[in-house]
Amino acid sequence: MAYTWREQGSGVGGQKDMTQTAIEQRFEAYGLWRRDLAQTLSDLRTWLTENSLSQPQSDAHLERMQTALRDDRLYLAFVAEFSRGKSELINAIFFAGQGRRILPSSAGRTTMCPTELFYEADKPACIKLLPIETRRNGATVAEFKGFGDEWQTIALDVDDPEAMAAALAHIAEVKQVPAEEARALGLTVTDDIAKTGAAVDADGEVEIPRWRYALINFPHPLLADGLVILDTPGLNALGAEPELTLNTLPNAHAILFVLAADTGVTQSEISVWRDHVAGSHKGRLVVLNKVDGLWDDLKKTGELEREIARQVNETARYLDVATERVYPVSAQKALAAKVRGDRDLEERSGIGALERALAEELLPGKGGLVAQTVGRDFDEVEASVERVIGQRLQGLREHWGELSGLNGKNMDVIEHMMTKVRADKTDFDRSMQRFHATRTIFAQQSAALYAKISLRQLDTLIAETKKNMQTCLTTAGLKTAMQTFFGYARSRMDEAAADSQQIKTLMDGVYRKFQEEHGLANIKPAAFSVMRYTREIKRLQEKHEQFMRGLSLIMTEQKAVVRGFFESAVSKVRAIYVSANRDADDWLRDMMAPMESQVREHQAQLRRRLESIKRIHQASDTLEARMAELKQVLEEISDQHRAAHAAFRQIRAQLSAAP
Ligand SMILES: Nc1nc2c(ncn2[C@@H]2O[C@H](COP(=O)(O)OP(=O)(O)OP(=O)(O)O)[C@@H](O)[C@H]2O)c(=O)[nH]1
Ligand SMILES: [Mg+2]
Repeated sequence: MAYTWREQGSGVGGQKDMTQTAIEQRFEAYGLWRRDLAQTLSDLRTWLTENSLSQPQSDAHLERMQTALRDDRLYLAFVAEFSRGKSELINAIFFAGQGRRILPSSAGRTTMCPTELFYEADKPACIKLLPIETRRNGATVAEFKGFGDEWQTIALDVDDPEAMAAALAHIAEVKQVPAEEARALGLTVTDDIAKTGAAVDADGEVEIPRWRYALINFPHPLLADGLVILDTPGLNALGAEPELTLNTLPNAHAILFVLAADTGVTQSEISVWRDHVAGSHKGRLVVLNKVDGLWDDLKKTGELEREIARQVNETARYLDVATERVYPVSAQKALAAKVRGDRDLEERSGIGALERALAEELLPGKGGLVAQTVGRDFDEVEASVERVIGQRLQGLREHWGELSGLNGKNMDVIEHMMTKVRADKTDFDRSMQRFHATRTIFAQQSAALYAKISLRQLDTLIAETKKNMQTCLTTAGLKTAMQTFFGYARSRMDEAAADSQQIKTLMDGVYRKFQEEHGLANIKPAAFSVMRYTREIKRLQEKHEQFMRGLSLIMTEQKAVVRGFFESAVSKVRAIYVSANRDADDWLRDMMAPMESQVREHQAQLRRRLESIKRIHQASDTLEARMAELKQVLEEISDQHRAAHAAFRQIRAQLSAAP
């Protein structure tokens, strides 16, 4: 079912097969690259297992690479004041092939809740809606994503446009509730019509969105390749769902900030741009929509172009961006043109330039980034395979040397050699005992590290902080509670960094000793970096302080809003701790696993050598037979070595061919 939409709806959108948009072309190439690479990795994994070269560590890295490639997502968010045409623009850029509007778009407020469009092929097409009441208990949308039963699910019949439009119309639903209830949900309620927020009517009721969030699983090639589109409701919902400003937007790979030619740039748009969208990030584009409004008024040649250029310049000046980053378009005409197959109108709508810019912004950086992450894992795989093969070859060659030396020698020499190998083995066994002692220390130090980033302790602190915030009476009190929380989160991370340094020093010593005494490879394990976590926590804290400064509500409302905001930051910090724990698992494994596999390999070799000499000594094997056998094994492993190199070269080439 996934891709059938391209063929269906003959006529409408049919021409898209020949004229893919710039985004579609780029994305297709990107998806193909990821799938090909994942396949090569899967082949390598099978081959390593078949050739007894697979190590638990390298296998874990390979698996992680495959997951990273498969689950790679690209977030594209649309942000604007209400009614600027976000939903229409999404329809025009991505869903014109459907031959009709997919997302509801109409005058006035339409999209009432943030809406995420994506596609997971293993799940049926559907729309899932999270009721607004879920805001009451303080859990975030991200947390609710883990609880299926809170969401209302409506199946989508992608072959029936009418039914689909009806299902998607839910995004626009509202309901009337008493002002009190809206406040309890942490929504801004106001009597002042000039302010943003839900306005109280004569009966003391306010209109609020019926849903808090919508997830749409929709079969579409771009979405299937990992694109996630986020449509947002008009601006003030940004304040209402703190997660959006705090997590979703900063993490989006690209944001389209939409303004409309008929409304110009308003004060609130400038501040949202500054506070939530601008910044040093790449991938921020400004769209000046609805330029078709000017088409009829300005017919004289040159006049229209001048007026559009004037508005583009003005917009760029207000937002403090380069004029090239402002794209004048008509979403409405673009959609109509694509549906009808009217190339002239499509050209005139300006959508092509925007689509090309989007493709340029979105993808190039992304492919490189994924290749980099995956490449780092691959370094480990390569090193690990190289080590195992190297060690096997070295052992075999040494043994070959030993046996060649025995040619024509008498029993005494053979006996002497056996004594020597036995002594080697005893030596190594002694080192092993020391190694086991080190492992105990390693385990203790690891436990200390885990204690620093303990989720249970963090949860206790979270519960305490929440309690403090509920009972404290002043804004200053709230601020202190937050500072304490962020302070804790950051200092524990720093302590974890110190612990990890100790572990590294310990293991560096172990690796060095084994190298000196037994000739094992000297591995230099990487350091455990907590910098990205502390930086992220710091960013949250700053965002937070900025938010506090911007507040101008009465105390009772403020408390609800601040609590909502804080709880969202708290869950983000918790998520950072979860990934820190996961990264610590990986790091500790990478620290210990290569040592363990080397030691195991070395022990096996010593045993084989001893066995082999013993047999010759007992005359149960001839020297020639033994050497012939050894030679064959040597050749097999050399073949493996060459094959591994060929596979590595191929993967390296694929990595550097990232689109
Ligand atoms: N003339 C003209 N009208 C447009 C254009 N794009 C959108 N509109 C109209 O503007 C209105 C609002 O469009 P939407 O797509 O609902 O805007 P939105 O930004 O999603 O608004 P919310 O969902 O309320 O936040 C609708 O009536 C659209 O038909 C355009 O390019 N030209
Ligand atoms: Mg909308």
